[in-house]
Amino acid sequence: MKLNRTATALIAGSAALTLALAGCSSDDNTAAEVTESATSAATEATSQMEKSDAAVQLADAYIKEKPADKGMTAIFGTLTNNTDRDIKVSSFKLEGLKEGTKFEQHDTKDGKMFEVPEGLTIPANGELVLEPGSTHFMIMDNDEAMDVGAEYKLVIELSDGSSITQDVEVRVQPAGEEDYGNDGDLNNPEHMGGGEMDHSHH
Ligand SMILES: [Cu+2]
Repeated sequence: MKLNRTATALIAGSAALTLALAGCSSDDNTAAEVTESATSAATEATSQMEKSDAAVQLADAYIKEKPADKGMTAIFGTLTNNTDRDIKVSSFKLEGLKEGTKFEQHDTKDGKMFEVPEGLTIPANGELVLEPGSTHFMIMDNDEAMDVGAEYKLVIELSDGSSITQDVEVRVQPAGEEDYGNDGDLNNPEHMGGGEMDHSHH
């Protein structure tokens, strides 16, 4: 683990505390417990700093729930770019899904979804909003149920070489966005591999 100065100071301080406690206790277990909590406090401090330093942050992310017999669903949320240069999404995946599950970056135009193979752009000092009827992360060729409340680890690789790993929850589509089924249709037969939509690269 790479520790920064603050985290190291935290550990040093906690170590002193451990020594002090150990000094007035004959119980070795007490000292061990304190050491353990000092380590986790340092870990927490480190991860908090990493978060605020991140070039890109993901907020309000969720996966739309799906039954096993529906082959596809999507991930929505807002990606914020904290840098002054455009960053592209190189790839994304949900861990723990069946082999063969496809992960594609999609946009929507005139009610039809299409893949953006070069990756979606998170504009410099701006946002990429993944939402129904617009850009989204598509999950395809999957026959597993994704039930409301379940959590999956989402890993997003970015063009600047960094990555985001975040637990994302499965939800029902929020009210008012139920019409996602009518345009940018998840049940769209063209999206299933047939029709005029170009999914031939699959
Ligand atoms: Cu799509």
